[in-house]
Amino acid sequence: MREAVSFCRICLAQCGTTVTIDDAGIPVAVRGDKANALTAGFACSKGVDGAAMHSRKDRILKPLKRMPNGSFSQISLNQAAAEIAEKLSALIARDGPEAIALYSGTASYFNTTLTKLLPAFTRAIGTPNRFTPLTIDASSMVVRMARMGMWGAGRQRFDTSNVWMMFGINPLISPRSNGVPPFNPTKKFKAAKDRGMHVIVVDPRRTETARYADQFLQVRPGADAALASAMLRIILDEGLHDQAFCDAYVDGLDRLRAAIEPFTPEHAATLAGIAAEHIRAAARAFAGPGKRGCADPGTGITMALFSNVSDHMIELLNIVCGRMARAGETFANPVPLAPAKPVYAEVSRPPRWWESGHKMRAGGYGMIWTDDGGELPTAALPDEILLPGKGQIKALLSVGGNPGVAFPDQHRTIQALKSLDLLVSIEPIMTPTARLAHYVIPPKLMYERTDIPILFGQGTRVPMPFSQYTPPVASPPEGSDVAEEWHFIWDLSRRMGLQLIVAGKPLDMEHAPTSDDILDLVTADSQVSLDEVRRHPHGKLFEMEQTVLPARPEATARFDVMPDDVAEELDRYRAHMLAAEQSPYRLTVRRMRQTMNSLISDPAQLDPKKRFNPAYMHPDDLVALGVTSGARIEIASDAGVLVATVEHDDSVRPGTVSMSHMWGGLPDEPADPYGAACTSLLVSMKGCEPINAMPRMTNIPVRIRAVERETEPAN
Ligand SMILES: Nc1nc2c(c(=O)[nH]1)N[C@H]1C(S)=C(S)[C@@H](COP(=O)(O)OP(=O)(O)OC[C@H]3O[C@@H](n4cnc5c(=O)[nH]c(N)nc54)[C@H](O)[C@@H]3O)O[C@H]1N2
Ligand SMILES: Nc1nc2c(c(=O)[nH]1)N[C@H]1C(S)=C(S)[C@@H](COP(=O)(O)OP(=O)(O)OC[C@H]3O[C@@H](n4cnc5c(=O)[nH]c(N)nc54)[C@H](O)[C@@H]3O)O[C@H]1N2
Ligand code: SF4
Ligand SMILES: [Mo]
Repeated sequence: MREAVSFCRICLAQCGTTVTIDDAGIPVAVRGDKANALTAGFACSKGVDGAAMHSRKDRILKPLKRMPNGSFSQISLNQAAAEIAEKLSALIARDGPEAIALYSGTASYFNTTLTKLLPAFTRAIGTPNRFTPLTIDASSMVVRMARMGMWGAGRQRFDTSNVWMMFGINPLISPRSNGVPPFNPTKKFKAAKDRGMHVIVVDPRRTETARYADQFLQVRPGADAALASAMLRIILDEGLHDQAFCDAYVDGLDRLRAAIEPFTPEHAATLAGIAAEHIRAAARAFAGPGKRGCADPGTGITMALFSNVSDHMIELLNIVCGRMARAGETFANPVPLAPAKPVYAEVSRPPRWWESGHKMRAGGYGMIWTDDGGELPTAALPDEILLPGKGQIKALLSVGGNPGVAFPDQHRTIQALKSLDLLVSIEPIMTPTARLAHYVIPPKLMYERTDIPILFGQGTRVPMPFSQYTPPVASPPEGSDVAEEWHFIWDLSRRMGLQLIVAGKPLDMEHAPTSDDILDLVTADSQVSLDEVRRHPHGKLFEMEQTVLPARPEATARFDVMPDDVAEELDRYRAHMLAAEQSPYRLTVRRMRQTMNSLISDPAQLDPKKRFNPAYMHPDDLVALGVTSGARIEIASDAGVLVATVEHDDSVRPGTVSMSHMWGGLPDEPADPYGAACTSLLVSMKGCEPINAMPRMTNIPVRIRAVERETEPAN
């Protein structure tokens, strides 16, 4: 047994860890690394369970090929790469580069070498078909920036703020990249409260985060844009906004005032099912002289019907109150492993990327953004696969994702995945997606890889100039033939005769570089050298203060706070809210502490009572349905139907059913023995957002009835 220092790569907090490794090189235990310069010993339960992933009994250790009779056969990595490269090349020759699509899922983000190779691969092929979970998660944030304009220096930071307002976000359970720092969120909240921060939480469920709230608004789902609009109205009417900031940087304040005119506090209160006085109190607590801090939307907003306009109205609270980092302030994180880049207190013009360039055949959707080859809306991918004709997608490479349970309208998704000529899943376990694949390529797992923390855009992941490097600290199980993922992509490219360009430089396509070569290449121009970072195994907080610079004279752009399309969406939103759909219940999203989307470190180690996603409902609703906790209920939407296990939970607003995503299997498989169910069955593409095809994934109108339990729960 030995101990090694590394960091966790399950979510973007990337907490420093100490890993106990057995004599065979297999990780057997993980704990937070007390000496880590940033995370100082913190690791959540998922991180602590992270060793188990490496030695799961059902971990795939050799590539699998689906045989004509549907069974899977083990083949070598070399053979798999040769066959896949040949099939991809043949499809490109026959149908053109658009026949190839890449979906890089959540697990592909926390692997820096891979994040650099994947866009190089699709660029070298010449296909625009790049998809990620961003567009089935939070792409309203991109749409909002691309319609409103972007502030060069970012928002005010959580750790220097005295007010924070959260709409449909639960950072105590679900670490995110903006707002509340992702590691040790409970400690961050306690410290903020001790400093006197006023916390406002807007959620249909009294969440773990709501325990820290000075004001908790238990809204009806879907009412957030009305609530934000009413708050804006109060703030502007009472002069609580930052007039100087608006004079300098904002266009269209009069159009904004006109658009929000109908949203009186009383009107919004009726729509949200709360008291108007509480909306006034929230507006006055959030805005006014001496206040610092932001309004932050989570998936409760970005997955809602009208997500784009809802997100926009919430961000306007930050804009009209001037909650942006200003000239002379310290910039949160200059990213030691990125090149030096000055940041300016200025607005850049709304780029509206989707209005020019490539359009999908299905639905005519454009690019969500264009850097590095850009990406297209994932929810439209199944239709793009199914639509015959020139440009049809014939092969999908899924890397670190699980489309079979992640994509909306599961029936449609499965139909599309089954229709492909080639589906490759780079995946360590036999997920529903892998079960449909022609080839399953098992990867090395996190502690078997060299890595640095993800190089997101400046300052977004953690609000400090922190970095770390980890070598591989563990070995894959003996006899395995698992892929270093970036290398697998390089090898496919080599066999296909493609030239990969990484960080602007052509990669050697004859002799394989090492992981360190790739990391050296992508950090070649960084402010702190990677060698310096390598000298600090516990990571280092670098002393590198960066000050926000004043706007440049040529920066004349201003925030466009109410473009015509946003005004039109706000009108449609209000009409929709007034029309009040006929549905007894609304299904809302939530996340669970022990899982990361569909990933559980090792389900075999979970208490059987926790091996499924309960449908949490208010006790009064259980009485109305005539059921008790543990009973089976059928939940039906316009898109589909599922059977779930109900659990009483008085933190849930009556009339809502709160349920986590990405459990369960494929629709034609036997029901999960523990009672897990896939909520994507209930997600319809009807009424999805016109720009980014974002479907309604929360606040879904559903009908519920009690059903007989067909089998006893497994234990
Ligand atoms: N433990 C854990 N952490 C995770 C993940 C995980 O699966 N597990 N997933 C990661 C990923 S991929 C993401 S995208 C992030 C997501 O991070 P969050 O966006 O914080 O996700 P949730 O924790 O589901 O919180 C969403 C909240 O929105 C509320 N809500 C639902 N509908 C509405 C509505 O109409 N209005 C309002 N105001 N609220 C609503 C729900 O009740 C819930 O409390 O979490 C990341 N972190
Ligand atoms: N109905 C509904 N649908 C949703 C959501 C919802 O709330 N409701 N949430 C949406 C959100 S926020 C997101 S982000 C998406 C997530 O969608 P995806 O990113 O497609 O799903 P994940 O479950 O995160 O997929 C991660 C996969 O990577 C595998 N994996 C783990 N480690 C590694 C590794 O080292 N290498 C590789 N190659 N694979 C690895 C895991 O086994 C898992 O199958 O789903 C979205 N879909
Ligand atoms: S919060 Fe948990 S899962 Fe995320 S990096 Fe830290 S230990 Fe890993
Ligand atoms: Mo997500």
